[in-house]
Amino acid sequence: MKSTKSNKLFLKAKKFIPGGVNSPVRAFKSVGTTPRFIEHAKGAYLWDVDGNKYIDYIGSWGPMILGHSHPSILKAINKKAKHGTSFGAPTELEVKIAELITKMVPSIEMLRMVNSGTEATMSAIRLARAYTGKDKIIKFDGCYHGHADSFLIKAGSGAATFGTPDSPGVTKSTAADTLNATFNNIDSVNKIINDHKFEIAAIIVEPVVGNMGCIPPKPGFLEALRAICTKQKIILIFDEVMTGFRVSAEGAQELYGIKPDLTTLGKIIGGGLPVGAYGGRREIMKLVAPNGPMYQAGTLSGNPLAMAAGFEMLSILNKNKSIYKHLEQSSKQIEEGFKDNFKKLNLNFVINRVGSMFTLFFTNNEVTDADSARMSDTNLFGIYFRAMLENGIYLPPSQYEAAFVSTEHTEILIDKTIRANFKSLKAVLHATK
Ligand code: HOZ
Repeated sequence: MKSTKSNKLFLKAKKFIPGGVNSPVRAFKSVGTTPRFIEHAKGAYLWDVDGNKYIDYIGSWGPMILGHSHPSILKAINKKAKHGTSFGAPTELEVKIAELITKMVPSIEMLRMVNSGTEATMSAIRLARAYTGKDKIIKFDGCYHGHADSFLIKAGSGAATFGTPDSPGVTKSTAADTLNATFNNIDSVNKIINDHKFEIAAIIVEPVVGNMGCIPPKPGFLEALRAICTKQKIILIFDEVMTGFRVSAEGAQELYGIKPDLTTLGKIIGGGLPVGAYGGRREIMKLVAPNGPMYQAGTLSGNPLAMAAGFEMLSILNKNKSIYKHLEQSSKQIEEGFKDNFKKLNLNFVINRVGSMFTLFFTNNEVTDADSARMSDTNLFGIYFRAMLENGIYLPPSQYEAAFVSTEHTEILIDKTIRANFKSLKAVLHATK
């Protein structure tokens, strides 16, 4: 596969942009190659500037549930753009999308739009602190909640990919307020709470982790978190930036039947445009300015183009719940196809999947938390990633990210993916001989 133009652009980009990219993981650094510069996308496909065509399993890191360049989402954006692109003033569409989200996700009684998942999570913990009058938060080793200072402690995603789970620049005093427990291990949560009696404002969790690769919660884990938070008057925050409207119409909270106090949402509710939101119980949300004293603001919050794209996508998902059955079926087909390939090649690698999110880990042991995810051989992942790319499959370029399936991934594309997986696993085997 030719990558002359991409390589040229990357060389030039490195002069002006740190690492040549505007978000670290997309540099392909940890998978031993250079990024493809994307020219356009449609349905399940991406085309790069060298004319290569890929079946895309990143889907802009989650939001492309209906595939790229969905006609009615594009139409909604274009129509809105004719009326102006930003006002810094309220619009009717903001009310409509807020109403729709509260209808689709009943635990969200009120919400505030922001511009990214990072803004959503940093605002949510500020709100939890304002509401409880306590300072400390509990997060989970390997979970990633964006790049605000409070979360860059034992963080997943790019931070784990590049071996910088604790970023320099985060002050000691900020870090001291973030306590890390082990995902799927309720004893680790209880221990922290016992050691810090009456100091914990919130527990924030990815209910299905996407940022150490895909890791599902063990039965009972989220239930136990809910019970502890209720008993100890701690705010339970579900970070559903990846899982909201993806693993079901109501997100992971519906799938597992747990009601968090606050939920953070991200890119998905913008249908691919930059958006985030935090919301939850009215009693807590009432503290947000100008209703209450918890300050948070943003000129571009509720941007009309983003609201138009988001409203259109959520309306489609709300009206067509069968989409989730379809996504489950096609994603299951991928899981089973990959597992079949493992058998044929006598391999015991692990594939974790929840709905249309999945990750292949290069380890023979169950992956249930950050430590077991770290057991995965990232060198093998790199070989696999490069082979898949050569075979026209565009995967997240890190072992610590989830792949996403869209409604545009048809049977034919899935068969192609399974065949490419077979060839790429053979390349992994060959390299280890
Ligand atoms: N860390 C992001 C996903 N978990 C990557 C986003 C990007 O590079 O665009």
